[in-house]
Amino acid sequence: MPGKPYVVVTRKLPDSVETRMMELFRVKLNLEDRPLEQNELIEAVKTADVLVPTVTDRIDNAVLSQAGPNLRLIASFGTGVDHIDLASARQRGITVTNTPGVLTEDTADMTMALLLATARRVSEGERLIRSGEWKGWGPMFMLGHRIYGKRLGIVGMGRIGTAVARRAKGFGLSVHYHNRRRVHPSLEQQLEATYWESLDQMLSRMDIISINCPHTPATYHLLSARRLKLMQKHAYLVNTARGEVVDENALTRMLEKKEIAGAGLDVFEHEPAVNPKLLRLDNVVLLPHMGSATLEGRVDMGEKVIINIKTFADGHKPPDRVLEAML
Ligand code: 8YV
Repeated sequence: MPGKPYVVVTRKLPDSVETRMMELFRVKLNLEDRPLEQNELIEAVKTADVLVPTVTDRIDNAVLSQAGPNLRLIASFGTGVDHIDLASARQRGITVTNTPGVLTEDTADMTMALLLATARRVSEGERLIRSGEWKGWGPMFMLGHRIYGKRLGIVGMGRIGTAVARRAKGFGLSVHYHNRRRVHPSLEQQLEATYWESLDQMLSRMDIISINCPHTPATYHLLSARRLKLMQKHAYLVNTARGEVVDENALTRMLEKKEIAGAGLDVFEHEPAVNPKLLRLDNVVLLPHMGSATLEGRVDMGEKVIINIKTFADGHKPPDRVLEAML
């Protein structure tokens, strides 16, 4: 890539990240900070050398088929890459990078926050106070369920799943997991984690399920209506990964009928739309995709994006290349 690459950034990023980008590259920023429409994305890929999209940009084949000859790199601001058609990018010789690692701890924190908020009815309690309806303490008032000593089943033991497991151990939960591959025995030992080859069996035995796998064609509706029904009536589900991994309608029906105890959801199948039936339920805690939303995390993500672009522009392989085989 001769000279400074022309980089189109689709959303507002932290000031320090934008400033550094402007020092290093020719940059077009999105000053309005709203998701781009498809025609704007097409305009961007026609002109850019490098595109920096986020999870709110659908970089599908319809967009990529319009890419100009200069577009060589999509340096995504985020870890999940399910908003990008990787096969179409590869076919056009466009490299795709992401920002793994730097949002692991923040997302694991939010998983624990949701788990605790759901089992201990944190949001419900706050809603009660704010409504002015709180009549005072009572022995049987606002009883949630104990976390300590319960069994947590983690679906997807990658970076975030492992970080959740570490925290869970500190809370006195026993850690169980299902993953495509069993993790290294030394990690299993460290986490005192039990591997379940069968997801179905794990689901039927756990008190809490945490979804921590990426959304790929293989994990779409991994928690299908049939699988959700395997969960125990007293169990909770926490999802800080992607809404598409869980059949949201089936989950909503089960929550309505109290076939599971509750759910903590940071992600939804059709964001920013949320199934309106979920809004009426007290046994769910709902967050607007905030899992990695810390200022420190966003700055770290921006730095990763910059390193990926700089390395690529200097003619080397960027460190965070996404290969379809990794998903
Ligand atoms: C980010 C995420 O906020 O990185 C991811 O995969 O889901 C989020 O935590 C978002 O993707 C930024 O593009």
